[in-house]
Amino acid sequence: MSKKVFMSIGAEFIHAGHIAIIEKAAALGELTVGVLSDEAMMSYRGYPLLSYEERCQVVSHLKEVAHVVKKDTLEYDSIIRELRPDYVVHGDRWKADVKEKILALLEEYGGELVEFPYTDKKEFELFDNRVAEMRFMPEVRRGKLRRALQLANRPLRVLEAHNGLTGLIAEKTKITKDGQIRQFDAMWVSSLCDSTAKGKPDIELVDMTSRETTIDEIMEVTTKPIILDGDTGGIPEHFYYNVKTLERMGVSAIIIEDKVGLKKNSLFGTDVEQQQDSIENFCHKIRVGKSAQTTSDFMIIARIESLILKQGMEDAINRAFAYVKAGADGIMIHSKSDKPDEVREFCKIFREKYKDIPIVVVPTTYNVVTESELAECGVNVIIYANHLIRSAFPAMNKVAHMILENERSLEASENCMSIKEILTLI
Ligand code: SPV
Ligand code: MG
Repeated sequence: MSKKVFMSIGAEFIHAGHIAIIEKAAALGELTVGVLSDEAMMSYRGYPLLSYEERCQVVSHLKEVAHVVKKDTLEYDSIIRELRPDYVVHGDRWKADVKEKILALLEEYGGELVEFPYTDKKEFELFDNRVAEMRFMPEVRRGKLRRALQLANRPLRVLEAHNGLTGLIAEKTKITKDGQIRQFDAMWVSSLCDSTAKGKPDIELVDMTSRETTIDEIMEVTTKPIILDGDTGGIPEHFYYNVKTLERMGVSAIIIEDKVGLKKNSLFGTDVEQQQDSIENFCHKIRVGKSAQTTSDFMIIARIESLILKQGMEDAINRAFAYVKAGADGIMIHSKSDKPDEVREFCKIFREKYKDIPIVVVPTTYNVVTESELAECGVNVIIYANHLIRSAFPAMNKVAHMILENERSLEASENCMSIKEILTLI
């Protein structure tokens, strides 16, 4: 009986280097290839350019491949236990502690790990770089939010970014927990943080041209989808053109809030005068925005301020239903309560009518709530809306004070990264 051989592959693109290793694997026996699911791809390399089904189709047509199975995680545990392959084939470049785990699993029944050297050919490297470059292109990035919403079996985590550097933090920060890589799924270009970074108040004073410059700066160095905090969206006639520009740039979604007049930050609540738009006018704005779109990728998400402005749950729900009817691709329910109760109640009522319309939340004040609790409420997107700028400002302020205090920078230096680190950071 021929030996059972297993190897895993992302199969976003298959070049001669992959074929070489597949051929070697097949020479050992009957080859089963585990194709990484979209979710697994997302967790380590970012959104796959081709879907799982498309990648599977390619692999299953290779004559060396006897079976194709779905590999849902980067871990090998379940697949090795189920399949009990005689050989697991892997390239000789390893991530984290995977190799030790595979060896331990194989030892349980006498399976063997076969390592083949990676092909270090210049042309494959150039090819990989070209693929990586594609992730920066607007048409590739734009649809990633919608795709991620369809793929993810958990709420998407979104981190605030207000320039290239914070964009890089949102792009690159990763931890490994419970054997899974955890990272942010998208970026939020907050009006509060974009304004604060420019030393301006959050009152729609930083105009759209300037906001687009911030977005462009972030886009130049990142590949993850961008959700723009579009404030009120302005007058519908302007909103129409702004949707076109943002969509062309590769922004994935804009969230507009149902307020009019001089917009102030929602977290002021009713401490300052703020006026909510009429349902009719706001629905008109949504319709105008939707009519400007040319692709099905872009999303317009309607943000409801009823709970912020103490207008009650019924008003919030009525608005949500009306905005969805007007064409909103998602609903953001905002709250400045210190508990998640009102958001939970909103989600419960909304989900009775709409099972699939994405719900977005910004748990800044009710930050006791966990991601899994929000998942249970039916939330799809969790925005950490201001945490990078709020953590950076006190650190910078402290150092400025220390320099004044000591009339030199020696004492402040221990609060700073080293010159070597800053020079090699980028
Ligand atoms: C922002 O980040 O600018 C927001 C969210 O609009 S909030 O500050 O909570 O209003
Ligand atoms: Mg804002």
